[in-house]
Parts: sequence; structure tokens; C-alpha cells
Amino acid sequence: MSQRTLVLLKPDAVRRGLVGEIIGRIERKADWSIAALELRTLDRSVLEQHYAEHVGRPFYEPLVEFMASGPVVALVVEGERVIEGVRALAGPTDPLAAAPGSIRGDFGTIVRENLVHASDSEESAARELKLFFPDLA
Ligand code: RTP
Ligand code: MG
Repeated sequence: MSQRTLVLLKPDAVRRGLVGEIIGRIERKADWSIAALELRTLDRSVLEQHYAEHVGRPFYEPLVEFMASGPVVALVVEGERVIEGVRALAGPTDPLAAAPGSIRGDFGTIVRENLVHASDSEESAARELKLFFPDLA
């Protein structure tokens, strides 16, 4: 089943020069392709909409601040079971719980600075694609 998902390479990934490494892992998966890709600095209003589900949690404010602290690479990936697939490539939220071989497991230590975001369901993907790439056909 072909799907589309929103992936963000977070400011830590961009600062650390891991963009090529992470996109390379996504690109090499069979039957996946990149439908859109842009370097951009996110403003607070986009982040508040993107992370609406987390409002009120103790990590919310520092998360929004971190995500606005430098440019991210936003991309739309499309292909076979890509929503579940990119989440699997990323690994669990806490990089220390993520297995080596996953993006977070290979490169992360801090929970907040965990390198990538990926939509977690078809509903989230639809909402996030509209928020980040409203003009994508
Ligand atoms: P994401 O939304 O970024 O793809 O990550 P996720 O689904 O694995 O994690 P989620 O629960 O949606 O949390 C969103 C992001 O908030 C930061 N976070 N910090 N306890 C903490 O300090 C904490 N918990 C979550 C992480 O950057 C996480 O990816
Ligand atoms: Mg999430």
C-alpha cells in the first residue's frame, strides 16, 4: 500500500551534518521516493500546530524551543508502507532505547534531540502534510 509521510530532520541533525546520512538511509529503501524536500526554519505557530497533542506536557516548551533553534529539513517520503517504515528506521523516541542500526540508536543520546520526526499514523500524516506542504498535489 503506497503512502506518504512527513519527515523532519530536526535542528540537531542539521547542525551535526547528518542530513546526507539520514536521507541516504531513507532513499535506499526499496520502492520509496522523495516527493518534496526543503530546508526551513520553523516558526512557533507551525510548531504549536504540529505538536498540539503535547500541549501541557513538561517537555512541550523546551521541545518547541529546540525545534525553532535552527533550520530543519522537511521532506515528504512516499512509497510502500512508508508511515510505519520511517518510524521503524528512526527507532523509539528515547535514543538509548533504540537499537543500533536505527537512526536514533546510531546517532542519539538525548530524548529531545532525537534527530528525526516521522508521522505516526495515516491521520497524523494527512494533517502534517497539509501543515508543511499545503501545495503538494
Ligand atoms: P516525533 O513526534 O518527533 O516523531 O517523535 P515520537 O513520536 O517518537 O515522540 P513523541 O512522543 O511524539 O514526542 C515528540 C518529541 O518530543 C520530544 N520529547 N522529549 N521526556 C522528554 O524530554 C521528551 N519526550 C518527548 C522528542 O523530541 C520527541 O521526539
Ligand atoms: Mg510523535
